[in-house]
Amino acid sequence: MDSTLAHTELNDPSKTKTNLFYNDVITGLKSTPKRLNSKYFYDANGDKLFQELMNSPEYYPTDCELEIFAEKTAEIADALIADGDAFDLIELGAGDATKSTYLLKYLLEKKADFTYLPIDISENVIAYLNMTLPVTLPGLQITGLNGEYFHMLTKAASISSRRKVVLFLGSNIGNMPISDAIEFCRELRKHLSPGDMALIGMDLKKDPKVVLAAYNDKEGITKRFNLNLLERINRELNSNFDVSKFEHYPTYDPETGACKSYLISTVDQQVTINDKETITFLKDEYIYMEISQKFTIMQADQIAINTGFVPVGQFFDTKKWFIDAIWVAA
Ligand code: AVJ
Repeated sequence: MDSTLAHTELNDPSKTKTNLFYNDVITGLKSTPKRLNSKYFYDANGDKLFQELMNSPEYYPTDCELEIFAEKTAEIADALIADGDAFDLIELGAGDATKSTYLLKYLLEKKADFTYLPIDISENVIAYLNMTLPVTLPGLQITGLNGEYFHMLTKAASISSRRKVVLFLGSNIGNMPISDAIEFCRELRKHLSPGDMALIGMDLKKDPKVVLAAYNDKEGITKRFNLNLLERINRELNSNFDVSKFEHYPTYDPETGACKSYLISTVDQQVTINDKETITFLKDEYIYMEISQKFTIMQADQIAINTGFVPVGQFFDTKKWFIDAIWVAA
């Protein structure tokens, strides 16, 4: 290969991103059983579909957590302010930051000394937050970081050495199997110092019918949200998925609290990825797309304790469907 070209690719972040996406897609689709990583749901289209989903009657987690942030703003903020020393408020997977905006507004009113560092895998999200938040929240110090959580957490630590408060809301932690979630919290703890804090949002176990309905909405937004990843692969990786030949299949197991979604091939078919890799699907073969783990309150505490944190606060919505827990790094 031409050395100039190789050099250019190394220095072009968009190229690198595409390669990571391609490698993950190929690895996942060549595995048995087939899988795709739900972190790739969030391109511009996926962001839009998730916004729609949050407004659907069945998808309750956002409403519950919004209620917590709207009703308990002062208690949450005061717990995070602690002794009042300056801090970095780092949000993992900030999304549209609607929930955190309650907190940010209150912190600004209280004249708390902090910088807001939203981290998101979606470039759209970060561009949007960097542009809009300083307008809606005058005086806010914000540095948006686009990338993977721990890469950006390391970057955040290199920018500043102030006390850290990490927000991980929306039950994003549920998008990992529990063992990975525990590993994730350990890794998070390693990036923090004693006294730093985490505010973790977790969706709780509840009536299985309520959970399943949230991932099987009547309008079919969740279905389109899942199929969008196949369309994204078509768009970005020169591929030819026929999305009309895949069905959305969500499941919820009340015993384990695992809510999983699959796309099922309705026919024998072949798909070509990047004009070169052929993936064969048998009729009824599935792609495992996403887990949205539901927790018990006890499990939430247990995860904190097992990963180097001390649980110090719990906030619930009135239905007790969702928890925002405050942990202090031990
Ligand atoms: C934004 C990751 C928390 O798992 O509930 C919504 C994503 N997937 N419906 C979730 C999602 C299907 C959502 N999280």
